[in-house]
Amino acid sequence: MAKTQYNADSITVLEGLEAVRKRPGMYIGDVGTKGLNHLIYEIVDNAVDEHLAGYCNEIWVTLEADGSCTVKDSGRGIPVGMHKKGISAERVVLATLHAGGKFDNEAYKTSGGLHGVGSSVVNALSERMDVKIYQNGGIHHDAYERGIPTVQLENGLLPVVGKTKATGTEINFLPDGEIFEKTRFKDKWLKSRLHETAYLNPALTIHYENRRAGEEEQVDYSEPDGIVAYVRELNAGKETVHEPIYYKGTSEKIEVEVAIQFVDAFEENTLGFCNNIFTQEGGTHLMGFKTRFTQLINGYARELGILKEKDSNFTGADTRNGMTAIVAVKHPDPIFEGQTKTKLASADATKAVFSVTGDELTRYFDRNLEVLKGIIGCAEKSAKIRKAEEKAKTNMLSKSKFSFDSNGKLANCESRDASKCEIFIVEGDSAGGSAKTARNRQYQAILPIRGKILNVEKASMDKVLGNAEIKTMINAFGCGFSEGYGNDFDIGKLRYNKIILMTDADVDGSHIDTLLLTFLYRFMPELIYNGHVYIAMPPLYKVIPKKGQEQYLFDDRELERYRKTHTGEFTLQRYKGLGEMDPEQLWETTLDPERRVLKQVEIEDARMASEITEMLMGSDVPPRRQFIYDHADEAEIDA
Ligand code: TSJ
Repeated sequence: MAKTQYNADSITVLEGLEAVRKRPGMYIGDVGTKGLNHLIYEIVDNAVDEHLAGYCNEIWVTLEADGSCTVKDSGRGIPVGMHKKGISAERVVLATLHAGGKFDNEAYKTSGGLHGVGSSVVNALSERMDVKIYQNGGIHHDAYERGIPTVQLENGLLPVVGKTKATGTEINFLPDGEIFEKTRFKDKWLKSRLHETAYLNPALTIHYENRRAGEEEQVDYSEPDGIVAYVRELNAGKETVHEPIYYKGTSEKIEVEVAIQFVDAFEENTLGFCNNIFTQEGGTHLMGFKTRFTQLINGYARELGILKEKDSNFTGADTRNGMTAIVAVKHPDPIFEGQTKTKLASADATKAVFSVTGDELTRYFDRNLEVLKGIIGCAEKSAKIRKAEEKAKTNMLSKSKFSFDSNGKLANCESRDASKCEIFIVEGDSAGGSAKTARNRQYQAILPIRGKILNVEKASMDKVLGNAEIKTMINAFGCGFSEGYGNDFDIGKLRYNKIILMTDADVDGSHIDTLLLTFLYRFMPELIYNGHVYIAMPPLYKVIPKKGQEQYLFDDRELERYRKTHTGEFTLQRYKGLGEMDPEQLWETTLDPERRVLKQVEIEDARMASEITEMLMGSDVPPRRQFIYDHADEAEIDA
């Protein structure tokens, strides 16, 4: 490593980097695959900011064969000139923790919560980072190891290592294996994110390339039709009611852009964005949009005589029955809140979207009466079904209060302290029986389920609510459920902090997991978003060495590791199913919080949801396994 001169400034720099390396989670969320991918998004966002500033129309993102990532843009290049006290400006950008300021884009800050933490954070968490800036005819070079510069400045400036006519910035970085649990970027998430960025920035082309051995591929993301094309993609293969509606406008210094297209289905898919950030938890922009949209549809429906005087208004959900919409705002200084800081909280966004939607949609509907009638038709259908479902639901709930677990299957726990209670949904009566014996009855409840529960995606609401297993689950969880036509869900009433699916690692078990997850996803998604749903990972093997400790092994990788690290003879026992374990073994391996392994089910993004649900419903088992794998965070010992 080259010697660096340390002065007062560089010591502050080092302290900043230390803070990042000590508490990486505070800066990038987590040190798993999610946080790892976040590093790329962070760097790409800088290039997108340059695009938003009007200087760059192309970005290249490459997953290199050596595990590093390269991001390059065709912008002006990070300023390389002299900053204060003889440091190149590039060093200020990449090696100092900065909470916004001179080098952030003036127009729109992507900062808020975990977003826009800064390129210096990526630098601090990278084993190495290499920087090339194409500017003023020269290639200016810099390099770092774990955030510390390794290139000697020449009179305070970066060395020029070549000539060029181009301008732009090129960053190559390798995440630090000392920080991250996993250092393999998830290409699937990256591609999805880059595609989304292309939809949100219609004049931008993103060139993606994967050079990793065996995965080589190249994709260009360019979406000149922007969010209209995004809506079309979300609705691909569905029966649409009309061509997409598009409008934009500015109010309260906030730019508002909306695309809407209804499909002939009972679902709503409204995605919000603020400054290119997907607002998973929604927020004020969606509030303004929904409120105004409902008002407009009710107003028009009365004007057209579709709603008579005696009729009640459509509910908000009615007016969005079949809606696919994207609401994208650009806010000069957004505030984000919520568990994952993905809920837009700025009050002025409600006003802005409300006002632009009122003006622009009125103009549009006045000129496109047929589209308007089609949309009101969707609301009428919804209202009709809603009323029928409300009846069915009232009947179901009043009956089920009597029949609460009438077949006596739920073995409840004694504690009523929800924060400590767990419920295991166990496949099969025999495993269920063992689990009832094995559990700690103080705080562990067991609900055995038999056979395959109903496929909730395909079944109608009546049938779903009539299904015995589903009724028992809804009653046991205690928090109600939400569905397109009403919302009785109240997470505050949830009786168990952990809902643990416990099925065999075979095809039938997979299928049951699928159906259970679909059920939860559709009727109680908050349980997944809030991290209450887990999948038990019973061990696959038990090794019994001649000398030494018996040990459970959870997968083939662990077995391989065991073989490598242990000498001497051992007996290997393979478990085919939960039913093969006696209560004691079941406790040791799958129930005991000190020893078991759980995977937390986590929906990476709502935007992938429809894709997942569709895929889940396919009869193939392999992609479903992949789903669980992709959406369950790394297995962790849940102690
Ligand atoms: F910071 C970084 F390393 F993450 C990074 C920054 C990574 C990549 C791929 C690109 C960039 C970047 C930064 N591209 N373009 C810029 N632009 C500026 O930093 C810049 C250039 C000129 C001026 C100016 O006022 O003249 C201002 C800025 C912010």
